[in-house]
Amino acid sequence: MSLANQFAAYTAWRTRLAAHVGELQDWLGRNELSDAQSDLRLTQLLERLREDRLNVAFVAEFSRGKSELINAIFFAEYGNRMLPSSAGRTTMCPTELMFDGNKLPGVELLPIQTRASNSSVSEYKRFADEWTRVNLDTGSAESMQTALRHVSETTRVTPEEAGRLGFEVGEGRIDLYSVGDDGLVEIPRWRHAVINFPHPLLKQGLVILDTPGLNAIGAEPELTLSLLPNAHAVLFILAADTGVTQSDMAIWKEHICAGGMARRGRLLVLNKIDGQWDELKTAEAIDAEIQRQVDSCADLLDLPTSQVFPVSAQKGLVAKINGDTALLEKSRLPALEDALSRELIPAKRDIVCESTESEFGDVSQRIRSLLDSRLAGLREQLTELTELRGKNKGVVEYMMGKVRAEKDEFESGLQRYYAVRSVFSTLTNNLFGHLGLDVLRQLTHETREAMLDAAFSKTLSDAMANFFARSRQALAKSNGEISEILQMMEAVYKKFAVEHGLKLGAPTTFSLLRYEKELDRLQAWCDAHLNSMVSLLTHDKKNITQKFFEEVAVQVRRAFEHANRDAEVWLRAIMAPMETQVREHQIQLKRRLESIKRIHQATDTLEDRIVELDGIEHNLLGQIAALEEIVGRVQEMLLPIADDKRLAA
Ligand SMILES: Nc1nc2c(ncn2[C@@H]2O[C@H](COP(=O)(O)OP(=O)(O)OP(=O)(O)O)[C@@H](O)[C@H]2O)c(=O)[nH]1
Ligand SMILES: [Mg+2]
Repeated sequence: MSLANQFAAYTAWRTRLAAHVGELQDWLGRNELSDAQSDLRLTQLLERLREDRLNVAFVAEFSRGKSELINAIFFAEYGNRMLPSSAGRTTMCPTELMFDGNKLPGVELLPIQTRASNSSVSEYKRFADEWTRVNLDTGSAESMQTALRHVSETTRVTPEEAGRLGFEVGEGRIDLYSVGDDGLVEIPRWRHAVINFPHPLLKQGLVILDTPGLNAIGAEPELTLSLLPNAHAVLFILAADTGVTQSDMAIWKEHICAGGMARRGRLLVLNKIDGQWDELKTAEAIDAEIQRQVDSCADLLDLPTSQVFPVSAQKGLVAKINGDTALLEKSRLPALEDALSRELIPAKRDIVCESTESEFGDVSQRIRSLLDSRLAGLREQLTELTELRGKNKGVVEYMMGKVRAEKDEFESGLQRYYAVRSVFSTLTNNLFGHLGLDVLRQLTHETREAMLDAAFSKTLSDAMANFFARSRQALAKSNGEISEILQMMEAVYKKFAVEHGLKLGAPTTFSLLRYEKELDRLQAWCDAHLNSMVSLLTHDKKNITQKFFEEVAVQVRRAFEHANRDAEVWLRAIMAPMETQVREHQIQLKRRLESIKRIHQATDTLEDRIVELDGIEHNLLGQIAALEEIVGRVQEMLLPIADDKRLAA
C-alpha cells in the first residue's frame, strides 16, 4: 500500500475510533450517567484524536537531497519541484510543512534576529506578529514555488552581529560563515519557516520537517532537544556521490543515533543512486555496485542493510511527474515509501492506542463499577423485599430497623471518609510543594544568579549540575509523596470494600519515571554541548548561561508542567471512584429504608414494589449491556494491527 493509502486508512481508523469514543459520551449524557470529570476527560480525548499530528523529519548534511526527496515523496502530483532544491546550500532554515485550517495557506518566516532574544521558536509560535507572512496562491505552481523560495534567503550582517546570533564566523574559505570582501558575513535570513499548505496528507495531520545541514541543526538546540526526538519518523539521508563524510557521521552520531536508532521510525536513505546508472554497464553490475555502497553505509553506521534504502529522489520525482512507471521502479522510491508507511503509521497508531486505552478505559471502568454497584444495591433490596413476602408486620419492622442500623453505621463510617479527604488534601499539598512550578521557578532564579556570578568555568558547570540535581530531588520527593498517597488510598479502598461492600478495586498507580528519564536526556545533552563549550571557553559566560535557560531550562520546565498535569489527573482519578461510590451507597441505603417504610405504612403493596424494582433491574441490565457493547467496539479498534487484519478477514 502506498504511503497516501496507508495514511488514509490510518485517518479513517482514527475517525472511526473518535466516533466510537463520542458514542460513549453521548450515551452517558442520554442516560444521565455523565459527570463533569468523565465528560471533560472524554472531550479532551476527542480533541486529541482530532488534532492528532504525525511528524516526519528529514535530516542530513546540506545538498544530500532532503528537499528533493520531500518533493518526490509528497509533492510530485503538483507537477513540479515545490521546495527549492539546488546545488550548494539551499534550505537555509528549518522548515515545517503542515496544514492548519484556521489559517490561510501561506509561508510564515521567523527573522533570524530573534535568535538574540531569550526565546525558543516554539515560544515565538504563540506570537503571530513576530513572523513575516507570505500568502500562498495554491492555484498556481509557479507562485507557490516563488513563495517557498523564501526558505533559501540569506542576509549580510557584520561579523559581530553574526556572532551575537550564534554563528561561528571563521577566516578561511572552508568556514561556513566567513567575512566577505565587503566586511560582512552571509547568514540565513530566517530562523524558522512554517508552510501552511492544504496538501491532502498535511490536511490529515502529517507534519514534515525539512532541515538544513549540520551547522544549522546544531545552532537550534530545540531541533535536537525536542523536534527530532519527538518525530514519529526520521529519515537520515546520505548521497551516493559523496559517500559517508565526516560531517555526515557527526550529524548521525549526534542527532540521530543519540535518540537511539533502534527506535521505531528511523530510516537511512542512500540518495542519488542514479549516479551509478551507466549505459555501458549491465543492470546486474549496476545493482551490485549499489548494493556494495549500501553494505558499506550499513557497515559504517552499524546498521543492518535492510534498514538502508537506496533511491534516486530526482529520478523518482521526474518519473512521477511524467507517469513513467519503469523509471519510478528504477528510482527505488516505492520501496522507501513502503518502509516509511510501515514504520511511521504503526508507531503512531501505538501511541494513539495507548492514550485512548488509558483514558477511555478509566472512564468506562468507572461507569461500569457505578452501574455494578447500583445493580448490587438493587438486588439486595429485591432480596430483602422478596423475603418479606407473607411475613407479618413485626418482621417488616425488624427489617426496617436493620436497614436503619446499616444506614447509621455507614453514615458514621463517613466520618472516616471525611478524615481521609482531609489527609488526602494535606498529602496533595505536600506533593505539589515538591512538584509545583514555584519550586522550579525559585531554582531557576538561583541558578541564573549563580551562573552570572560565576568567576570560573567550574562554577558554571557546577551550577548547571546543581540545577539538575535539585530538579531530580524534587521529582524523587514527589515520588515519595505519591507512594504515600497511594498506600493510604489502598488501605481506605480496602476498608470501604470490606466494611460496606463498596466495589472499588485497586487504585490506579502513578509514577514520575518518564520525567526522570527526560531529565537524564536533557542533562546528557547539556553535558555534551554546554559543558564542552565551558571547558573549551569558546563562548562567553553570558552566552552559555543564555543558552542554558533558553534551551535546557525551558525543556525542564515543560517536563514539570506535564508532570503536574499528569499528577492532577491521577489525583482526581483515584479520589473520584470513592466519591461516586460513597454517594451512590448513601442514596441506595436511603432508598432501601424508604421502600420498607412505605410497605410498613401500607402506602405501597409489597408486590407492586417488587414489580417496580424488577423493572429497574431490567433497565440497569440493559444499560450494562449497552455500555459493554460500546466499550467492546472501541476495544476492537485498539487491537494490534495483525489481530485487526485477522478480524477483518
Ligand atoms: N543526481 C541526483 N541529484 C540529486 C538527487 N536528489 C537531489 N539531487 C540534487 O542534489 C542537489 C541538492 O538537493 P537538495 O534537495 O537541495 O538537497 P538538500 O539536502 O535539501 O540541501 P540543503 O537544502 O542545502 O540542505 C540538487 O542539485 C538536486 O538536484 C538525486 O536523486 N540524483
Ligand atoms: Mg533543502
